[in-house]
Amino acid sequence: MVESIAAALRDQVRQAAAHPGGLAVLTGAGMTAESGVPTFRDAMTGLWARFDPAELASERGFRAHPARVWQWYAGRRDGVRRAEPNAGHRALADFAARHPGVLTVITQNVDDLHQRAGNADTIRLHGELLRDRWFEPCPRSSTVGPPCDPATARAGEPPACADCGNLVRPAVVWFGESLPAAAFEAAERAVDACRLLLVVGTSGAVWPAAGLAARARRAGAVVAIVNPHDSEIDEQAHHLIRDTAARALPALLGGVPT
Ligand code: BV8
Repeated sequence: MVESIAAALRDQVRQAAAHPGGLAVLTGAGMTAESGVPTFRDAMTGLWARFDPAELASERGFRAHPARVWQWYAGRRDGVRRAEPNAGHRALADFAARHPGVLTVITQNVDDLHQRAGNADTIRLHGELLRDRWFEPCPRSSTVGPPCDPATARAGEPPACADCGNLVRPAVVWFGESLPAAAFEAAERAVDACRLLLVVGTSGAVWPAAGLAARARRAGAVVAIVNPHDSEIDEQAHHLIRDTAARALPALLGGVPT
């Protein structure tokens, strides 16, 4: 990271740290690359290379090939469970502990590495890879009471309800599905309120999450992008940090006086 940019940004971090909600961080799959979890598009390698991620991560794809989609997610779940938070995740958690009420972490990622590092209140825009839900609404919930628990489903790829055959799916937001309204509204409030937005490890290709950088800039925040490569939202950045999450975040967030 160019030292002059780092110094300017560290000063921005120090100023942001003086205000509640002063710092917001939007993360993407690049955040987990140094934990050994392939980025979203890198995940389409090997036997998955011939599939389109937007196809696999969609209701249409699941309806057409439930076993294939379930196996893709099962492999990703195994990878996340084997992974550990990296120095970037830990830098965010350490900052939050040292500066209560200043940092909001907003993630597009569906893993649990921010939470395992210590940012339990991370805003999750695209759901949770490690949690299951029903593919169709449970018919019981509209008649006799609470819905069945997906954990009781009959084993299979995917598991299915022994009573009505409803399939189990991962509790993630698929392409073509709306983001959880409460989560996206919380993310919009966070970027409206922040003094500095760090955008870390995202190609900026997926909407509406990608629009949060422009929203922050319109609201008057300084926007900095941390990514070793170009992204589709680079023009929204005041600063481009061509570095990785696990290197840049400790350098930017460490040692900020409380
Ligand atoms: C919706 C869960 C309303 C599933 C995911 C406006 C314009 C165009 C299209 C649209 C639009 N609005 C809506 C759309 C359609 C669509 C969309 O955005 N399509 C794109 C592909 C064009 N959006 C939606 O469908 C969204 N829903 O808008 O609802 C609606 C309703 C009906 C009909 C229409 C609209 C829902 C989107 C959510 C999809 N679900 N995840 C799953 O994971 O299986 S998104 C998925 O992509 C992941 O969550 C991932 O996080 C996310 C974004 O990708 P990135 O995180 O950026 O990852 P990527 O691999 O692309 O990039 C990694 C980056 O890291 C790279 O830049 C790399 O250089 C960098 N990097 C690598 N190593 C490092 C690093 N950086 C730092 N350090 C490193 N070490």
